[in-house]
Amino acid sequence: MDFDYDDQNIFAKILRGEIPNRTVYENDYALAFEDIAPQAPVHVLVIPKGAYVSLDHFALEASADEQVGFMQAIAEVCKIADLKDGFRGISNTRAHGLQEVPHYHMHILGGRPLGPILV
Ligand code: DGP
Repeated sequence: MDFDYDDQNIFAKILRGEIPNRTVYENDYALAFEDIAPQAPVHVLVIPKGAYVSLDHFALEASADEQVGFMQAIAEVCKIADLKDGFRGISNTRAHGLQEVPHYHMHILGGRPLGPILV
């Protein structure tokens, strides 16, 4: 499968500093920031700094350092946001997953009991 990355997507602009964000955590490989339209008391987006369009693109082509750095960023967000009672990680992917922004991102949702996932 071809993964064509559009470097004009909104998260690419956030990574380049062209659009402001409310950063929660950052390391060499990932940036975590508050979602602009939060669906829960905690709603953070974790994105890789590399140009990956989706979870499967990232899993197939990102280096081990990038993948570890990304997972470490998620773990740090969970600590910073005090998600010890639990949370949900969601990665909407392409058309069937209703992905709006074509730069891989993991939604981290928590801060209250969440409802069932609706399909
Ligand atoms: P989705 O691609 O459907 O998984 O969701 C994209 C999410 O990105 C959605 O929850 C809203 C959020 N979002 C869109 N534009 C911006 C933005 O400019 N800043 C921030 N912080 N979040 C954004």
